Amino acid sequence: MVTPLPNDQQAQLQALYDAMAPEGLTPLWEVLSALVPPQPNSPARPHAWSYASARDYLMRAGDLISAAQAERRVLILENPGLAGQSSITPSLYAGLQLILPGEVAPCHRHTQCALRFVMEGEGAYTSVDGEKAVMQPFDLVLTPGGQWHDHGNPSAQPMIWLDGLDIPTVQHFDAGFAERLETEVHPETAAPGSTLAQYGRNLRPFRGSAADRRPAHQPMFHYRYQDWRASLDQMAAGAAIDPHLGHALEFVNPADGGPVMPTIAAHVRLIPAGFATRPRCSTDGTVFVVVEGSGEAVIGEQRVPLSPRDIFVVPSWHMLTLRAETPLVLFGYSDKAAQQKLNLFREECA
Ligand code: GTQ
Repeated sequence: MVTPLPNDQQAQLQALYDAMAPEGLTPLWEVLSALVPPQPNSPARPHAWSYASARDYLMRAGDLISAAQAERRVLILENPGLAGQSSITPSLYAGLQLILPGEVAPCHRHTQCALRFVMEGEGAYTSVDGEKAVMQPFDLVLTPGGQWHDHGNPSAQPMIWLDGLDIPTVQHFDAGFAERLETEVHPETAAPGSTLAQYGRNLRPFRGSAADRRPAHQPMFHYRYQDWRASLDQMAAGAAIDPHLGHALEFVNPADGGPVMPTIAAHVRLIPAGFATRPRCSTDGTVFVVVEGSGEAVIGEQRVPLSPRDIFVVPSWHMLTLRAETPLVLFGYSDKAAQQKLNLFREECA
């Protein structure tokens, strides 16, 4: 409440609150400015995770529990401002998942949308509705809500990727369902790479079984590093740089030209050596992975040194500036897809 009240009035009000509380009634005027803030005031904090350190703990977990036992062997990246909530922003989840050689993470499906961004290893796969996406470092793989997925690692090296999910959003709506397939692994439904070949090049199956196999609204699930990295380089060679973003490209769902999934948008950007972006803030708290290069992120008041594979989070409405010492390539994901549908998204550039 804004205006202080006389003591006797305060005491009488408190007696009123105490009387009504057991009946599930509380006064709005005590909380109005927190409920309807003049601008976002995120409980999430800017934070960075060292990949080397997180990897070390993950490998130790790998010695103690199998992927099959854990169902998913993942260390959650929990925002220090959201302790106990398994969230990196109020709407998003992030985790680092490890699959050791020979392991399988059993097949399941759920309402939540997931993306994987490969941090290390090659040759392991995520199978989506029975089609394997064989993963290379910095590939983006989707498992959209409702699609069966299992992971496996037939390679000789550990495979680690970042999981980005809309778990807190689905939790917020109380709309989560999940089920396990009876078998550990989904039967193969198509050769690896089929969907990429049919939908990933501005094409789609004319008709027939290939067109029916993938959901029409969400067919694509593999966006390869080799493709997006080449596109960024070409863009940097030709296009004028965006002063607030650097050279930035968004991943799209070819079915509708929108963000990759209904709740989550993902993008990559390249900041040339010596360049510093102008400050920008937006309502979509964003999780970033440093793909290559070094430099610094300034998030509000906080300075974060950047080196390859480190992960950092920029909460809603925090000014972000990025400085590149060497060419800096970042991957990012946020809830912008959901916010735009709800007419909530805003950005401000300085
Ligand atoms: O791989 O399906 O990090 O269901 C959290 C929940 C990964 C997965 C996570 C999941 C998964």
